[in-house]
Amino acid sequence: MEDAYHADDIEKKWQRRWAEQNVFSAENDRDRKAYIVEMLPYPSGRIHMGHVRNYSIGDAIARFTRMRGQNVLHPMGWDAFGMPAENAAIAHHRHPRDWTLQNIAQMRAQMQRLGFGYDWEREFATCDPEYYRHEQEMFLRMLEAGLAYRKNALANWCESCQTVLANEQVEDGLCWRCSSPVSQRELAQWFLRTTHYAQELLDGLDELAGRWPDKVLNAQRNWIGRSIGAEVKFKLQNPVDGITEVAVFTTRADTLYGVTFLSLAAEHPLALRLAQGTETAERVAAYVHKLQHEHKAQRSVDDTHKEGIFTGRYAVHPLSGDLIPIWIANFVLMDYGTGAVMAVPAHDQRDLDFARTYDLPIRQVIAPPAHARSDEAYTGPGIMINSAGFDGTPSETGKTRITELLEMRELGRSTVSYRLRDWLISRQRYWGTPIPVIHCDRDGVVPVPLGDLPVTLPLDVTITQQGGSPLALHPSFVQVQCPKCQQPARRETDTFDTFVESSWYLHRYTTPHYADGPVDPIIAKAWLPVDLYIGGDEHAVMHLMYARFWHRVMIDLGYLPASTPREFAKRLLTQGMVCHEVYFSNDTDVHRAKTYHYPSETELRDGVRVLKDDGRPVEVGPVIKMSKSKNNLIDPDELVAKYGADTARLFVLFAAPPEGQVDWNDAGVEGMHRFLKRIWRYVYTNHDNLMHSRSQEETTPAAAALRRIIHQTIMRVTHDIAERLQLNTAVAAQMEMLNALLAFKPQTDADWAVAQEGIDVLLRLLAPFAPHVAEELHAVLGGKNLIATRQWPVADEAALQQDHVEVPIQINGKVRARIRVAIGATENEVRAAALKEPRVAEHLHDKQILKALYVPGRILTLVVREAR
Ligand code: ANZ
Repeated sequence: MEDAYHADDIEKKWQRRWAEQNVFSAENDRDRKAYIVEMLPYPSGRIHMGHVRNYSIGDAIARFTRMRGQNVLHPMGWDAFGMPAENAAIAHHRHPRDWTLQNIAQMRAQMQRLGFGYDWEREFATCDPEYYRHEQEMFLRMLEAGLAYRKNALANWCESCQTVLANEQVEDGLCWRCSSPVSQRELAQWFLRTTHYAQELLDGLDELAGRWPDKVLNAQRNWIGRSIGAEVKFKLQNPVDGITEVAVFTTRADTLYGVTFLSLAAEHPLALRLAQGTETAERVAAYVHKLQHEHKAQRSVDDTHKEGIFTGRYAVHPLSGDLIPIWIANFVLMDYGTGAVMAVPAHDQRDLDFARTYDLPIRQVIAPPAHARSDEAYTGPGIMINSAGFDGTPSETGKTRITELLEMRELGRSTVSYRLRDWLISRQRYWGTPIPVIHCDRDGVVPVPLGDLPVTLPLDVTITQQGGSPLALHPSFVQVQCPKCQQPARRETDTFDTFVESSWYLHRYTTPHYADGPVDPIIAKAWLPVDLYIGGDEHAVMHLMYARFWHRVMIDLGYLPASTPREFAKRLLTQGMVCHEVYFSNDTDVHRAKTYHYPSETELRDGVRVLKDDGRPVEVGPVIKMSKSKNNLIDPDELVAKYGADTARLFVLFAAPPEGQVDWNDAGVEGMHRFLKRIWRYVYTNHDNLMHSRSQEETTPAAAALRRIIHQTIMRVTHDIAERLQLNTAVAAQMEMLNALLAFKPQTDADWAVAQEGIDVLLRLLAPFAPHVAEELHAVLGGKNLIATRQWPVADEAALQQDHVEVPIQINGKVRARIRVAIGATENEVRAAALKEPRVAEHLHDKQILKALYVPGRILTLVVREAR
């Protein structure tokens, strides 16, 4: 019998047994279904502690749910396309595919070593044509339905590399490869019409309230950015090219009388035309050109310097008839509202800055409160002034009334604007899903016929340092026949944004081998929505918004039955970061200020953190997110090698509530390891006594008290996992229960039976958290089946009943003592017991009891006075 705990000896054995017995394979049986899934990883090569945490949370909940008798789907896959594979190809001369597949193999092995219970039958990598072919099909159907379209959009362009860059390849406005400035260039690119669902995506958030974290819901609300306002038409003083008016979007129709100029975005169709024929035409053209080439991100930042140029033309104020100069301004964005703004310097700070720079008039139309600062725009509500017939109207009412007046005169209408943009899905990269269209000189953009799918990404490409997609240089990929006219044509060489693959993988897991479409609609509907989705909150907007969009599209295009719920995930848990102290030396080398050391290169000597090698002390920095750049990483493999998977899992689960931050500390890891060793020792020390079953009748009070703790713990742990998703307190409850078990000294057979019940319950409660130890000890105690497939314990109501209660004794309004009495005790019995209690007797000495009142089980009140 092995009485010392060595994780290595047992973990692989149980991992094998689980696999042999298909414990984690989900059957397509909609009854009692529970779909629990963690965000799929990018196969970077090695898992990090953030992964360990994410998957430990998911696995604990999945195992728990399975033991509660539910049919659990808990899958894992790989988000396998993306830029790093191409970079690795350049750096190490490896094919992106080989690099990716090797990484997947390594990471899968690491996950298996941690004992995560996935249904590996359902695993897939998104770079597999059997996966992305369905994505190509859905895209073509979206194209047909008008949900996908092509238009010119700005892309990052590096003049010196002559290539388009992805946003990730632009570092501080410079090309990542050659460090020359990146400009913006117009290119025809593909978009998905996310804006079609803007209102629905917003409304759906209300349904998710309380089930998705508020910060995610708020981030999505802001991203959709709905504004109610008005579109106001300003007639041009002199029409240009047949255009007679310019429309602006405003949320402040009440400030219409305060407009002193209009501002257009540089990309506005009127921007260049207006200036034509004026004396400033050339300067305006040069300025517009300059703005268009600035990096977009730089222009939208609020604190950029406000600048612009006068077009030389005027518009007519729709109500006052005044002439209003038309400017072009760098802070007006073409892709919001109408790309034109009515400027009200008195009540908008950006307009005020602009007006001050160019000495434009400022006209107050809302009376500011007395305490308002005079050097800033007053942006709050108030009473309208200088507004003709509207003077004296409160601004909120004014918004409606001015809009109504404009509507009557056909000079405006109330409208809603969204910040949400259509999703730009074209990427000028190699390692992604080919966009399945063909460009023909005669027929234009021609979709690849469905029967020709998949458009397989060719693997025989040469990836060079020169930039540009290698697909463009691949003759047999590019040169095709037009499906319509059979003439020579060119295949699209852009690939999808990798967020496309991650928008529907959750659907694919439900029927991963289905060949006739992305999902088998009936089975997919039975599994959906996801019951619990777990991942990092860095995905609060993009991924989670795209997945919500794609889910709706799948329903609306008939890939899922129309009755499928429109939100794909009922509950979302966003886990916090894993952090560690930073260790560094101040370098003498002038080029690098600091050298960061891995925690494993250091140790504590007499309370001082030193380098293991030469004993040199290191500086200790703050506790921050584990990251490669600061070397403050703990390698999961090292952790598992030293303590085992169970300790690693328990530590990340116990150290903080799932959404909180885990601060790494070695003592915490040791503590978890000790907890497991104590359970282990308890089982081996008491093995013989725990093995023999006995009756539980006639339990001693101590045994009854232990039973109460056992069943209270079942309640606590169950509630903590199922309702609160607080796995840390669930572990804490188990630790307390172990203490009670260790403190209990069985005297009789019946006592041992309670201890036996205790350890059996504890191992089942532990099974989702430290599954290997739980299996091993369960087997050691004669368990025949796997603990992973046993039933979750249910609290016994009878055991929870307390047979004694503690009753405070109050004398003349002050509690003087507490006594234990039987629950059904009568007032006389309680009084008699109270009088025997020394601290009560002391206060009754020489006193006479005037009144006694017993509230059964709650309190005994005595009113006394000096005896005469
Ligand atoms: C006049 C006005 C007066 C405005 C005032 C504000 C305050 P939200 O709330 O974010 O929707 N705006 C409209 N389109 C714009 C664009 N393409 N680029 C930059 N700014 C734009 O913001 C709506 C307000 O942002 C609009 O209301 C408009 O300025 C400006 F005292 O119109 B407002």
